[in-house]
Amino acid sequence: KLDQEPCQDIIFRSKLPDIFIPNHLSLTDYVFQRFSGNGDGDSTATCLIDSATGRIFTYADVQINSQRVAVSIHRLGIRQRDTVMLLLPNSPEFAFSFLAVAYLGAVTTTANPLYTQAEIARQANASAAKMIITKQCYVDKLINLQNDGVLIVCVDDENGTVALADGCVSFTELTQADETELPKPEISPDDTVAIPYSSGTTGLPKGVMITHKSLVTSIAQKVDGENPNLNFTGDDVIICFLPMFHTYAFNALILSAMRTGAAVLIVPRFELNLVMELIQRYKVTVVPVAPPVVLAFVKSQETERYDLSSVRMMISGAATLRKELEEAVLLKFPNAIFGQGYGMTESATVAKSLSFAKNPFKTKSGACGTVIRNADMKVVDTITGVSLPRNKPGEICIRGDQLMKGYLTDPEATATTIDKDGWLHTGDIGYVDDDDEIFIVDRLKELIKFKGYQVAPAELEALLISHPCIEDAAVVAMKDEVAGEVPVAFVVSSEGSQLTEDDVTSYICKQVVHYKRVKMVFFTDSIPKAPSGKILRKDLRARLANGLMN
Ligand code: 4UV
Repeated sequence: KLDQEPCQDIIFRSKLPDIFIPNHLSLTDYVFQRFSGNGDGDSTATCLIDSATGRIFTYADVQINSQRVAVSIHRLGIRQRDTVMLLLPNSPEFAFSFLAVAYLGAVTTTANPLYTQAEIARQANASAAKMIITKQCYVDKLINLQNDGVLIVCVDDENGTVALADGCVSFTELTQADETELPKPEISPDDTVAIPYSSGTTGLPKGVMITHKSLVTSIAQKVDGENPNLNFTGDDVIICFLPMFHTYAFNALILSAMRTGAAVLIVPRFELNLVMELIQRYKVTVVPVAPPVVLAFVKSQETERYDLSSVRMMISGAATLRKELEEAVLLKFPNAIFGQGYGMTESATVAKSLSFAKNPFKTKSGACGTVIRNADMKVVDTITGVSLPRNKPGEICIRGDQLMKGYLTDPEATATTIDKDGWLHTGDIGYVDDDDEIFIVDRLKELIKFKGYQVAPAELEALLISHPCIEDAAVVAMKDEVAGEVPVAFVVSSEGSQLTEDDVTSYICKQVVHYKRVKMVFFTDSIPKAPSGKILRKDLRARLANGLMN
């Protein structure tokens, strides 16, 4: 469908009609709405399965555990609008903690538990985290924060309790409280509920303020209505090995599943054979993936050893997927429909394949979906800003209640990302075809995606120029078959220095999580820059493409 606005913007909309979205509700009231009043929710149905231990939690268990944790962390001093950091691998405790914090009207900031001490400290300090919920094995990285008064809570290890580190609180104890003592704060739809970090279109990682309204809207856009865009049902078993600290897993899988009554099988990390064994054992019906996982399935010689016939839906997102891979993976999943989701931390889900709708539409491989319902999309010329018709590539812009409120303490970055008319500029280049399907063809923004994980060039550049022998540096993406993209650095070393590639890579390696490591270093005389001082990344990418690195 195509609507013409008075200002002549060409606006693309979903083929599904708009629906009523109860985004006046708090996140927990919305997600568990089926269990209130005359709701039809079955609280004995399975909600979460922990693949690591075999534990099963019903919907009642999940609500009660989350409420008990809420009561306990309130007792420990967490109040409305306070921030709690989750530094956990995929686990039921991640979900309990996130929901507990939401019940209190407090805010969760999610981080990768594999982050280095410096990466964690930066985010914990920037988001003013008062408490960190983690595992014993990560506590060493938190000593300085603990000394500064941040309370550390530790989840027991899979194989039983280990002695708690000094001053830490046991998560198991948090689940012993009386849930009837749950405080009932007044939560406004515009209150922040989560602060994941993202570098957006430029610069360093920033706190993305996701409100109750944004999350409720985003979940509803996918799973609500008579013909949901993403038809999860109470019969589904959705496997979740994608990292729960990322918006794709937490919004589009876990919370969306909980709204519908589906079960989520939580897997701490992706291991191909283990995942196939779990699909077979639990008769998994929905497999959400990122492109490298698709590649792993396609390349595996062992897929035939497993019964994968229960899978009815495979969803790929977080990075570009090659069309051939999409077609090849379907040969291994005989009963599955395949489609993509396209999203961004700041704008939640932007597009979803309509092949996943309850009454599905026929879709094309290679498309990353159709814009979600209750939202506007336009494609603009990157130079003139004029909106473009179908089949013309330009920057994708999205508008709707699902967008973030803004970047934490960064009104400038917020204003350059969401314009005065409410359009969020994604930094992705794509077009909409004659059937409303979106194809992403390039990226305008600096962001590098290593297996779908964010790598912010500005973060690595700041580290590089802090090296005494580096005068200037720029980091760009290089194409990679397995990871999609890898970060590589152009480096200007200071005069007379004997700096080697090894020196540079090992200097970075110690300071960042594994996927941000610089994979190659090219020494050069100067970094190409615009008169404004902005690095001309396009020139560097062209140099890579032409093999002219130095
Ligand atoms: O901020 P972020 O790390 O966020 C994501 C979010 C992904 C998804 C996927 C399906 C969903 O339903 C959902 O809710 C969220 O990755 O990175 C955002 C950037 O990743 C690229 C694109 O450059 C975004 O601006 N990206 C994400 N999905 C796709 C993609 C895709 N399907 N195809 C190509 N690029």
